[in-house]
Amino acid sequence: MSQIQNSNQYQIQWFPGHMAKTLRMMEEEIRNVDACLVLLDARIPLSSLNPEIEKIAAHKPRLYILNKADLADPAVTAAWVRYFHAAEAGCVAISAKQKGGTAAVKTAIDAELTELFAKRERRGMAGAKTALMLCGIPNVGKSTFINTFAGSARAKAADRPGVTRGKQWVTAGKYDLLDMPGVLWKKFDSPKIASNLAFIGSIKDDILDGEELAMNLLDEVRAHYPAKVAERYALTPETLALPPYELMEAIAKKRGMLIRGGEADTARAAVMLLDEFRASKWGRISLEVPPEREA
Ligand SMILES: Nc1nc2c(ncn2[C@@H]2O[C@H](COP(=O)(O)OP(=O)(O)OP(=O)(O)O)[C@@H](O)[C@H]2O)c(=O)[nH]1
Ligand SMILES: [Mg+2]
Repeated sequence: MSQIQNSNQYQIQWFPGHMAKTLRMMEEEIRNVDACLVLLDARIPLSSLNPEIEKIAAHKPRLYILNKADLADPAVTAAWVRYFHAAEAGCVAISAKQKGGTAAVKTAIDAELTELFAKRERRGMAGAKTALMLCGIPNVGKSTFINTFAGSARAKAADRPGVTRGKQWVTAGKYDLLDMPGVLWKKFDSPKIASNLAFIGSIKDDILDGEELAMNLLDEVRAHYPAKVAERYALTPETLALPPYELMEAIAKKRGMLIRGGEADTARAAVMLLDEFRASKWGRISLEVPPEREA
């Protein structure tokens, strides 16, 4: 047998070539904007914080937007906002699909840019437009945010990662918004970050093992929100306590998802579980809580 092996053959390719291109494009465009709106997923604020974006935006004012707050546990989201504020970072939690968040974001952006506005005032350029770059991982809601902010569907948005393929400027009142494709980074610090990103749908599902993903998601969520999982799938305490794969089999059977011979169709159940979690059918769930601050 050959000793030669391609060490990369089992590595998940979540960093395709177009993402490297996006990072280069962001490095170019950062010079043309006044600030960055860094969109994070409210269910996993730290796992969705891209260190490459942090590097590129390091010298710009930026506002962290915890998006999809409607899907996250409200108490945990409030704790995250406090966490960012304690680090003196501008942060608001919103749902980009709803109009209500726009005003909060405008106020917070203007707070980040008071220096710039004062400078413009002194130079008699108070009417100049403010250019903002939308940054974030795939599927976090950048294009949706722009559409709500602008009040009309200007940027293409859809329920899968990798929808936006190139940059796009959208004008909304005194703001110019730059939509960007979503981008991940090459090497995650922990497998936890990778699975969190996969759970929420920021890594393309077709490169992942759906059954393993759904099983791990079930295991993770039942540890923190057992009642929500039990309620959604009408599980007894005994069933809820089964090992993860058996739990998935039990749920498949309950839903009548069977293959020939009466066995559980776990492949179908996995798709259903991920879909239902992502559509918040399990309820409002956060997958990450703020780290303890050092005393
Ligand atoms: N529940 C909920 N769904 C949202 C929210 N914001 C966006 N979405 C949904 O998330 C999906 C992705 O939204 P997009 O705006 O396309 O995300 P994007 O960041 O532009 O994605 P890429 O262009 O692929 O990087 C869509 O199905 C949106 O409807 C939100 O605040 N709450
Ligand atoms: Mg987009």
